[in-house]
Amino acid sequence: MIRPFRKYVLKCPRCGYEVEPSPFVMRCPRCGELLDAVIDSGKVRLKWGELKGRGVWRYRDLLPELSRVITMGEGSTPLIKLRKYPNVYVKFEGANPTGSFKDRGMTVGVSLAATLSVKGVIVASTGNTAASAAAYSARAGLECVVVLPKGSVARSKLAQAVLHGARIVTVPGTFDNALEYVLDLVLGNNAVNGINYYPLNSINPWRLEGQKTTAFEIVEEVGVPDFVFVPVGNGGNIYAIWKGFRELLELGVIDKVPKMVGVQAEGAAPMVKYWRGLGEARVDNPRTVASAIRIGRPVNWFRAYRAVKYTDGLFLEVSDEEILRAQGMLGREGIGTEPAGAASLAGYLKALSEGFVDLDDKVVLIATGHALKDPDVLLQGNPQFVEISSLDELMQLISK
Ligand code: AN7
Repeated sequence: MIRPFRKYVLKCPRCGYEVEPSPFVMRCPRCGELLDAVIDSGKVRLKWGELKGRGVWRYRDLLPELSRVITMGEGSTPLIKLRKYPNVYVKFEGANPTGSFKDRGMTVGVSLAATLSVKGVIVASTGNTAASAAAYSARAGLECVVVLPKGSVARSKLAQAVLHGARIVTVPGTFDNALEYVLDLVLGNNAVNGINYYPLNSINPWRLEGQKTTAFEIVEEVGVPDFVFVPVGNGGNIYAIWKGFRELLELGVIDKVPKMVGVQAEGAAPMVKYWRGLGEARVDNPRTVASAIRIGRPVNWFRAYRAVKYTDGLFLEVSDEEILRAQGMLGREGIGTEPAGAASLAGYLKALSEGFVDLDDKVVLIATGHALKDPDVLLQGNPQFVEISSLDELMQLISK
């Protein structure tokens, strides 16, 4: 068997300590920071012009080498140019098998879990991670335990977890409490060995390897944009996408990296608070209509911070009203994304009005999840229906 992490070293971004890669080590044994999975570009054979296949595994040269791959064609999502803003592209991650970008990570994470002798996987989730972990575990024949904040997961995400046969556990409070349970249980003594359920939250660097492929697809399709806007909850995805761009830079495929912009909802904006020097990346009672990013203590805060800091980007916050307006605007362009996914457009519009970006800049907005994830939000505005009871009335309606 090929050693899955042959090309990698796990390196602490804070103290520089290096660790032999292992599925079970995620934090620096010396300082506790989350470790980076760093690829040794000398060991990469990748020929950028000659990639084969589609989706996440098209980039297998830059991924862990796993003996069993659990895949459902994730990745290769559409990049859609907006009518209203011709230099703006929407990366529609709702087109993934379970309807969110999480599938990119789960194909790698669950494939890894399938090579370990574990019974299953465990995740805390605001919903999408649960739906994705449940589906990929089912595909792999593994069990799946999802730990959810009681009463605040969007309906379709919960329904997906049910459909795919996950064991669903709810805890009082927010996602942050749910994640605390999982982290304490599984990582409490920094020894996941001996635990039967493999943790696939975004602390797991191997899952994030799958998510970095978003950057590869963008580069293949439109080159390097000036800005990439990413909705931020736990901060794993913005870090992963940045990591993808950086690897291509290191391999000489591209010659610059886009500015990364992290967008949060006003009531759940710990990264914005930290970015502005207003204290640690923590808010105690996160609130927003975008339940996917209702997160007050982002576990990847330092990773997300670096992505933005090292690219001269920005963290900004948008109101729930701005999020819903952006969701509606995308809807009228034919693009159906859940509220969290629309935060990137809301952030773009704010950055535009504040002069941080310009209409000429080439921009990619990550629309992280599908509109159908949260139908309740879509119907909240009491949409008006025209009631008719005869063909005549219908004729009248369309002949106006
Ligand atoms: C649609 O499912 O955290 O900043 O548990 O579902 O990487 O956390 C979801 C996150 C953005 C934020 N958009 O990504 C979960 C979960 C959507 C999401 C995010 C999420 P991160």
